[in-house]
Amino acid sequence: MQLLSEVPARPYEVNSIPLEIEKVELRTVRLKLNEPFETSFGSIDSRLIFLVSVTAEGKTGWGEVVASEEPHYSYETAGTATHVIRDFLAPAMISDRVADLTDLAIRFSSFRGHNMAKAGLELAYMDLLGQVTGQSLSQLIGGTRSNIAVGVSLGIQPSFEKLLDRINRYLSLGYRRIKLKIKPGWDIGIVREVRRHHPDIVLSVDANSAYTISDEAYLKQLDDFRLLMIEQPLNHDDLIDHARFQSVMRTAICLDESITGIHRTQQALDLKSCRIINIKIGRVGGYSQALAIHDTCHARKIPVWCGGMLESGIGRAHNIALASLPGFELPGDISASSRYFARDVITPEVTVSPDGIVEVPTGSGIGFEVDLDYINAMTQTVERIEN
Ligand code: OSB
Ligand code: MG
Repeated sequence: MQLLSEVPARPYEVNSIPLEIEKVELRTVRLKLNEPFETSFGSIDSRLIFLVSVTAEGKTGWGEVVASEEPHYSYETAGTATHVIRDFLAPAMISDRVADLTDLAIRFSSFRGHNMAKAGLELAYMDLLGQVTGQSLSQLIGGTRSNIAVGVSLGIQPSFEKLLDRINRYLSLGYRRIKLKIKPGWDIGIVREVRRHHPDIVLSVDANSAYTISDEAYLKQLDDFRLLMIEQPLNHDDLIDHARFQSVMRTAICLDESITGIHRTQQALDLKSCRIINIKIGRVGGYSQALAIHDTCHARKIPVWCGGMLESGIGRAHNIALASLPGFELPGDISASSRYFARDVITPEVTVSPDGIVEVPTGSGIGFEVDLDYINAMTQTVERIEN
C-alpha cells in the first residue's frame, strides 16, 4: 500500500506565500433553474447561490458555500453558514496572515462541523492564492488531467416518458454517465424500464438516504441492472448498515452524505461500507479534506468522483480543478452551465463537448472570469467582514 507520505508535495505546499486577508464578502444571488430539480427531499425551481470572496494584495478570490436554503441534504443552511462565517471563521481568517492552506484549515478545525461554511472560505482562499502565484487551481493542487469526463444527475420526473426524454437529450449532448435520483415508488420499476430502453449506457442511482436496512431484500433487486453504483441508499450518517448492505450486493455502493471528512473515509474503507466515494468539496470542509480523502482512496485503489450541489460557475470551476486529480476515475456530476441556468456568473460558461468532456482551464486561480456586473444585478444580500 502506498503511504500518504509518498504522495508528492503539492505546489501549494511548496509555493504558498503568506497572505494578509483584508476583507471577506458574503453574497447571496438567486438564480432560476432551467428545470425544477426533484430529489427524495423535495423539488426546487431556483437556487440561492451563496458566494464568498476574499481580498488581499489587490486581488479577489472567489468561493461558493453549497449549503441549501433548507437543511435536507445536510444540517447546514445558507443561514447557518452566514452565522458561522461572520462570527467565527472569517474573524479567524483575517486575524493574522494566512501562511498556507494547512494554516487556514487548522484555524477552522477548532470549530466543530459546518463543513460547507469552511469550504466556502477555503475555496476563495485557493482562488486568491492561484491568482497571486500565477497558477491555476488544478496546478496548485497537483491535478494531472487536462480534461475530465462528466455525467449528469437527473432528478425525479413527473412521468417515465419525461425521464426517458431527458435521458435521450443528455446522451445526445455527450454525457458519459446517467445518474437517476430514486426514492420509494420511483425506483426498481423505473430503473428496469430505463435499462430496457438503454441496455448499454453507464447508469447509476442516488437515493439520498431514502431507505433503511429493512429495505435490504427489496433493494437487492437493483443488482439485476448492471448499475455502476448505488449512491447513499441508507441513513445520511451511517457506515454500519451500508457495510452490511454492501456485503450482500454485487453492485458497488458509493457513499456521499456519510463521508464528511478523512476520518470517516478511513472508517468507511476499513468497514467496507462502500467501494466508491463521491467527493464534494463543500460536504467535506474544503480542499484540505478533499485532497486527503483523494490521496487515501487513491492509495487504497478506491475510485472517487466529483459530486455536485447545483453550484454556480464559481463552485463548478473548483469542482473541475478537483476532478483533475489522478484518482478521479469516474465521471463527475459536473454538467454544463446551461443545464442549470439561463446565464452563469462566470465567462466563458462551462461547456461539455459532444463526447462528454470538460476542459480544465489553465488561467490562474479558477481560470474563469467572474461576471461581477451580472452578480451585482442578481445580488440579494451582501455582508462584509473587514480587518
Ligand atoms: O446527492 O448528489 C447529490 C444536488 C443537490 C444535493 C445533492 C445532490 C445533488 C445532485 C446534483 O445529485 C448534482 C449536480 O448536478 O450538481
Ligand atoms: Mg448524492
